[in-house]
Amino acid sequence: MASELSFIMIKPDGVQRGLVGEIIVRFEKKGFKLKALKLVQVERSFAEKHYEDLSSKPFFAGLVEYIVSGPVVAMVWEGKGVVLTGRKIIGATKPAEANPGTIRGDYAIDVGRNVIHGSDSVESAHKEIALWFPDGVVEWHSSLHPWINE
Ligand code: RTP
Repeated sequence: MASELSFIMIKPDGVQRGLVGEIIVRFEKKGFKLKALKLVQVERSFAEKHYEDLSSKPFFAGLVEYIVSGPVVAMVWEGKGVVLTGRKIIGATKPAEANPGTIRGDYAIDVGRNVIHGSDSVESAHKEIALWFPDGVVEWHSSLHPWINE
């Protein structure tokens, strides 16, 4: 059965503030499976491509500046409903509107420093994964019986 994938990116502020582990814990503890992960500092043209749908927005230049300001952690997560549930774990775009218990609700103040990105649909997840992981992701399945630890 093909399972759903989402592209999740910890933005430069999340990396610089040491929130990488905390964010990964939240996705792992929910039950999602990590499929790919890399620490990368992207070029301006790449950031513009990732956010091309927002190119007409007044905040676009500042957004691109923010994304290229330091390394980001690019990840692919897998699991049932991971796109929608991932957005719930992340919280509303504007941190002031994000509920406590969400990543943005707990760790962000400004919309322009909102720590993390998550795909907003299955279709954009596919597009973003193809952009960030052009060589594809490793297919792996646990060979361990789920009730046996060793
Ligand atoms: P993301 O793509 O980063 O997950 O965010 P989103 O879907 O929740 O929000 P979207 O509207 O796609 O905006 C993308 C990112 O642009 C920045 N932004 N700044 N200054 C502003 O008014 C403003 N609005 C959006 C945020 O970093 C937002 O996450």
